[in-house]
Amino acid sequence: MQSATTNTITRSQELIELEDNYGAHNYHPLPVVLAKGEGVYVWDVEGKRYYDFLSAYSAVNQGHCHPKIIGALIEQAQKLTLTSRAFYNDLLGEYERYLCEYFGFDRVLPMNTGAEGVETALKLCRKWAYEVKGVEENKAEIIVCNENFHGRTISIVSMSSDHDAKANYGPYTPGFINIPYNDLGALEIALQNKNIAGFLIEPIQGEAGVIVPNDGYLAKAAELCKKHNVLFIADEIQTGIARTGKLLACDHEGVKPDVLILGKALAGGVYPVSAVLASHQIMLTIKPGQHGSTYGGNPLACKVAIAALQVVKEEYLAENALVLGERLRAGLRAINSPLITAVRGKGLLNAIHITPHKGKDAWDVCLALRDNGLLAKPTHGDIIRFAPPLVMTAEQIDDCIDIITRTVKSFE
Ligand code: IF1
Repeated sequence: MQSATTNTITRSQELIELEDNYGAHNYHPLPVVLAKGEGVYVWDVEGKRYYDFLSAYSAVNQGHCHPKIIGALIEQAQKLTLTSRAFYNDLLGEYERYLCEYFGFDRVLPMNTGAEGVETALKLCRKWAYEVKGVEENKAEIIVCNENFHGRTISIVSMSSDHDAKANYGPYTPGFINIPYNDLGALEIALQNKNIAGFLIEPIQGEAGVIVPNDGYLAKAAELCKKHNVLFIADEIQTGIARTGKLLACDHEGVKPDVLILGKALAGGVYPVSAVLASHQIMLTIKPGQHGSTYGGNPLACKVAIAALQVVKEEYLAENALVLGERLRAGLRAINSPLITAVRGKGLLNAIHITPHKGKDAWDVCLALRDNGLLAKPTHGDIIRFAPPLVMTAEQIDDCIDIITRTVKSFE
């Protein structure tokens, strides 16, 4: 971006060029360079303020730099940050009990990134299949859905149906069966296979474009898994922690997964923390030395995650997301523009489908939204995800609806 007067490049441009010259090109970010975050707002290096309508892909549900979470980080960072699991520490046991009581599970295995949480769940599922269900060794299969997104490791992209996520990363990990999402018939057929160990699912498919399954799909799928002695594994890394208007997206249908995977907002965007929760029987199939992580369960992560979860309850973030999500979708539907061909979501996990108009597409709309003070990014080319922090107020939602309306109308 050239500054009009001096014709020198802006600080933003300098920083974009630095990344371009020294970094891997594994992303194509929207051209905006952020330097500050507070609550629902972020500021770029030139000091311009934006609404953050992505929340770092639902990792900043509690709002940027939430004072309670930052306070916990600072306090613990000055005491003890990492011991490794070679020794005990004074926070892990408290955190494990807090997390198990918070979500209603017997046990938790602490990890760091979402992908590590998913990999941990896959290992648990296979181990349970061989040592409890009695599946023949090396024959376990896990059912996954087309258009899934569970992370970027080689085993996880082996499950993917997305060419960009998967191409030229072979040879792929075997043991996965892909079925269509939101299709109970396909699931029932796949479950006839005696080697099925688990069914891994996103309660709402985020990356695929906020695909919300039919009412009752999750409950019926969980019932079918139970009937066939197959683990129902919920990846709530993006949909969990109040994002969809309930603590977990599974809660909308009263489904209790056999294995629950959490990440992202588990630590409020302050620190990488993920977790896998399960019953005694499932979790204790992993014995000492059979799984682990240098940073998994570190004291700093425990302290930050407890604070992040306390904020969710103290500030009624799920209830807020439920009410404001309805308000947002109503406002998006009222735009009534030829560019917007779908509005969908649950709580504050939403998306609009943009049909290209006069040569302009979702990317152009996101650039214009940026110019009008709201940050969002397209997924799969034509879908714009709208997922603001859950600390939004009704007035701020109305302000954002106004920004989105004016911006979309400017393309008509
Ligand atoms: C990227 C997507 C979202 C996730 C679910 C596991 C993970 C993710 C349901 C892995 C991570 C992130 C990863 C980031 C962009 C973002 C994303 F576009 F990639 F797919 F949100 F939709 N399960 N999603 O959404 O967690 O290892 O990243 O901590 O890789 O581009 P992670």
